[in-house]
Amino acid sequence: MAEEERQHSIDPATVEMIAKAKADGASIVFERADKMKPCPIGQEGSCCRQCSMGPCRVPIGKNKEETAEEKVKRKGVCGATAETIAARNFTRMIAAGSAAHSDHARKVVELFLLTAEGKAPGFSIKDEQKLLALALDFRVEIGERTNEAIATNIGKLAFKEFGQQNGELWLMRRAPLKRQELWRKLGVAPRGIDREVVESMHRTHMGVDQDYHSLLAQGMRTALADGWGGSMIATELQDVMFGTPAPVLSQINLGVLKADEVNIIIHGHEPQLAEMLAVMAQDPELIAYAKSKGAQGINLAGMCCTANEILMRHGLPIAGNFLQQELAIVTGALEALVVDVQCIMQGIQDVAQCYHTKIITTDPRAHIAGAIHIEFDEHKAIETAKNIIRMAIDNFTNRGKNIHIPVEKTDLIAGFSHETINYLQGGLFRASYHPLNENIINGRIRGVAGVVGCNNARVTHDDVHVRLVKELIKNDVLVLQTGCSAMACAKVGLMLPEAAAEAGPGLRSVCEALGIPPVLHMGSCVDNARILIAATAMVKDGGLGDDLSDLPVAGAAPEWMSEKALSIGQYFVGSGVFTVFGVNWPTIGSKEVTNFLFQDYEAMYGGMWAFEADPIQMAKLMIDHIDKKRKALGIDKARERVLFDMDMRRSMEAV
Ligand code: XCC
Ligand code: SF4
Repeated sequence: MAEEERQHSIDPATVEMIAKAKADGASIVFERADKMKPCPIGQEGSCCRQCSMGPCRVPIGKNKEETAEEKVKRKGVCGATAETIAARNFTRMIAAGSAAHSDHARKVVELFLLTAEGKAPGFSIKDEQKLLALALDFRVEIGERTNEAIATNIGKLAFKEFGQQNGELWLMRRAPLKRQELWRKLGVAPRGIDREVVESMHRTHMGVDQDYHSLLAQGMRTALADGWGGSMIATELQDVMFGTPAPVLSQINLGVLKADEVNIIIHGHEPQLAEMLAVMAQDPELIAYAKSKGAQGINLAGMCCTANEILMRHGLPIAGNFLQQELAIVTGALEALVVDVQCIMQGIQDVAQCYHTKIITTDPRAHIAGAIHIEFDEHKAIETAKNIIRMAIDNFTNRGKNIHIPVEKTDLIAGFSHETINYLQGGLFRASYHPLNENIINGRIRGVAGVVGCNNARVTHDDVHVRLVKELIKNDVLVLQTGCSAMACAKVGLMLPEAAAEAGPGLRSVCEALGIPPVLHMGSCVDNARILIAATAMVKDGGLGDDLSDLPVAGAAPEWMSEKALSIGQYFVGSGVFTVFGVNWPTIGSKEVTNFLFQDYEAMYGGMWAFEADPIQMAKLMIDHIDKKRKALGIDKARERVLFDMDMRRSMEAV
């Protein structure tokens, strides 16, 4: 198939905007991906750039069944083997991903402390219940103390998790006991978040750790410091400050932009500024100012994970996922694209040159050449937010004639935090995971899958997510989602209770009884920590084994692209979850390393990696794993019986 005929997206709004970009002469990611072939050597993890005697390339090449002799020849100048090179690259990617999530968390802790000390006007402790729960976890005294005093203690202890040199991460104790013991036994219990990232960088430096086993163990420790450290801290403290998500109805896709309002999109990952923008977009003075410029109002929407954050807590609409960021500008109706950190393509600045959109960077760690920089200062958040909104309003009158907003927008329900799932199953006083476990044991629900992660321009946008998730729910697998994957499925209506009609009979009956969709939106990528907590709650409720690896669950990132996704995958695997990635696999250049991750890991962690690009095959791998776990738990029979009885039971109910 000629490159131009390649299907870029299954989303009509995206397809329409790709065509508009082409007509307008704007260069976008889809077009660049067609032109730029990925480097085959780098893609398989066989390129080492760790020193200036290289870069050394040791591709496995076409001859995938190489002889021992050939294998010996595959070495870098320093003698590093293909195994070392692949494992080093893999570990470095994890370190970068873990660093990204954790540096996000660090900022959250900083704001949390400022808030507790009353030095961040506009921010407050919104969720007292969660604050107190965290106090118990961190063993902070509650007594008669004020929320602020308790929060200060928690903030300081959370900070300690970053700089701690020895011992173990405190939050690691939230995992099932058996899991903690396993981590200790394998020497992968994280000591301190920053220490693990730094040590990964050190050990992957030229001439340090040169055995893939120990390299990958450090990679695991660094990933666990993300899932049970950085990401978990970010999620928990954000909930305390901004509120723990509860079910909320909203809309998604480029159609949420409005022709007659000032459109502002906030894009990236950290919710601090976005929270303040959400509040300030309601400010009567600013709305009046917008009207004075001929607009009907101010329309704030999100993109990527910042979108998930403000969707979950404010019900603000989502304009799109990762691959749609440039396309929002292409509508010609976007006054400002405000960005914080991560997953922001530099391409947006170029695209903005063809339209009137202002690109506004706001984080001291993330500048873009040519963009306007308005730094977000926690001490003056209200002012910063107002300035940004005013700038967008002023830009409204600069809109050109070349405007087209796609009509597509879909309703969705989001906000399924661990607390919400718990509550939905029994109310405030009887909240528990018991009904979920019961339904898994009786077979109505076959298992649970976490489907998460990015979009990737190397595959058809949204297609792999949607096909995988549809296949899973059809087979009675309840799906938990975060990130851009959640957005892909929301766009096709899978996050509405009506979508239960697409689920298998068992899952459908449970969804209908609870009034929930078969696909639950749990938030942003740091919120994958919520999935760890939910899975742990399933173990603790009983009946499904005594470790996370006993659960009939599986994970996937079908269209992954970011290093963060790799860190997430690794901590899920290390937590005992079978995890499949699509698109490509970054250690293919070493068969030994790949086998280690795909096979040997199972005996070590109870969870292992897999790679499968085809969504239907991917679903099959996940379902097979779920069935294997059901069998081990002795609940495989129950499922068959229930399915067999379905018709009979329905006819009985009808009587
Ligand atoms: Fe980025 Fe989080 Fe990936 Fe989307 S899913 S492309 S990481 S925004 Ni996290
Ligand atoms: Fe080559 Fe070794 Fe240097 Fe890597 S560290 S670039 S393999 S010489």
